[in-house]
Amino acid sequence: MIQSDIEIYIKSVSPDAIKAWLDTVTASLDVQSSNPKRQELMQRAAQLIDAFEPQAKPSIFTTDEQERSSDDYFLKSASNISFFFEEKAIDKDDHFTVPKQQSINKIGHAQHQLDPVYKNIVKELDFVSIGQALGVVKPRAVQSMHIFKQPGIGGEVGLHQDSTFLYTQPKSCVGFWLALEDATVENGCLQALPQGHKIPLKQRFKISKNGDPSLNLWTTHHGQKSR
Ligand SMILES: O=C(O)CCC(=O)C(=O)O
Repeated sequence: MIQSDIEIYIKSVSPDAIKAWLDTVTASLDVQSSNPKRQELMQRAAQLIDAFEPQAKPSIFTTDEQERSSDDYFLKSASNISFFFEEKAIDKDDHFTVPKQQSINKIGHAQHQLDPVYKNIVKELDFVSIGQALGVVKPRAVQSMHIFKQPGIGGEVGLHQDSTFLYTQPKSCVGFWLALEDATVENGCLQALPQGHKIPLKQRFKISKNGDPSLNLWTTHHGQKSR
């Protein structure tokens, strides 16, 4: 079983390539995802955003974990299709600064279970087989995100380990990152530390003990050591 925190940038895939990459750097693989499928996902996202009616107090996705944590909407998004705004898309009076289609930071976190378009494409990409080739005993998709890189206002996603948010013991979280458009350092591609999947987990996101719907970041002893 792998005990890693791996972000996989998908280009194409072969099981041998997977194993080689796991031993060396954060994996970069090729999965055959055709242009029509990428278009289908982008069109579906646009449809979902069109149909979405923002709540009175819109939920923002920010790299400020404390702010993200105190949001009930964020917590409930684990089991539905939720829409998170860019911080700069909403002004201090809760008015939009950009059109709705350009205001979204991400859609998450259960469209792979609830939306037929996402569900079919995730099934066709066969992440279960890729997971098995990676050594995951019982691969299952626990979360999906459609992340936007909005021009001009897109917020930075800070350096993090996905197991901070999707924690199992031992660690088993594998993140697949599929570029729907050409991704570069300029427009917001994924960046990863070589060998980053071998670094022990530094922080955990936990529900507060007092029962209120908030999450807090806890520093593990590995995180403390490095300070
Ligand atoms: O593309 C991004 O914004 C980063 C995705 C990521 O690493 C994450 O959300 O865990």
